[in-house]
Amino acid sequence: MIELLGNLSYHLGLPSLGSSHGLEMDYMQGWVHWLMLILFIGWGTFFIFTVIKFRSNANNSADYEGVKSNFSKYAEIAVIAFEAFLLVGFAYPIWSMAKTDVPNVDNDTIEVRVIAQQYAWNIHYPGVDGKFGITKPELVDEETNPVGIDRNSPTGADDIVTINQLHLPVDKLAMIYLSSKDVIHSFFLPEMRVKQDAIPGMSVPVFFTPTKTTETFLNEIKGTARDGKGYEIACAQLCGNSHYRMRGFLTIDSEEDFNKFLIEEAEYLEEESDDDDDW
Ligand SMILES: [Cu+2]
Repeated sequence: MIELLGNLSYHLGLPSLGSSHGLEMDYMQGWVHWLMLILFIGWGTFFIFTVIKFRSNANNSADYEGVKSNFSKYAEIAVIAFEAFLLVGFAYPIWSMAKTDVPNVDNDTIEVRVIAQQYAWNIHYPGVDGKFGITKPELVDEETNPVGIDRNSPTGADDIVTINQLHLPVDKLAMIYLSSKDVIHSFFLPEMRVKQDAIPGMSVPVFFTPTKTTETFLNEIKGTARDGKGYEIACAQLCGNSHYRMRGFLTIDSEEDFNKFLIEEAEYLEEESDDDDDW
């Protein structure tokens, strides 16, 4: 039943689902839309009925005694009961699952920092040691060190930074610490059913488990308007005059490809530091 009615979501143009927690959200949207549909039909019918019944030449002026039947009362109670069910049955549990029950991080969790700025997404991986290096605002250099990592700190030398390219492995919990360098942005991954404001001065945990690789996703959307375009990171908060181009790319890799990505990025890092030595 929950599934049957919830499936309405997928007829309303919702993007393909790519995370484990998203199904309940989609079902809730389906249920909310059923309620809205019923209310729309109910109120629409009532409106048309009154327009016809009380039209000026109907000789049928308003009845000052009002309605005697209890129908409207019961209808209102039913609507309230349904709304309460949506809140208690869906909204509260989903909210705590997706936002407030922050899972414990273990060795299998992928931890990433995402630092938003006008107008890009800086992605900071902890590197092979699994620990984020120290970052300092005074070390920020937009060209060479956008998140201000102290490369001389013991945990900072191996850290990987990419711009607008977030890679995550499939079927593993991703724990993202979201922050912002300047104004409020919003980190939006439509297929992952993830949306969270990035707030300067705060590190907000955002967590989800991707269930569909980019490869599978691209196969799925073949022939649709979205053909050839993988997962994207959108900024969902008007953050300045170039907000529209604050677009990042999310790639959900197989575990093997993800490790390859990390190795490749680590190699770039080595090349860069070799270049430094030449100087
Ligand atoms: Cu933005």
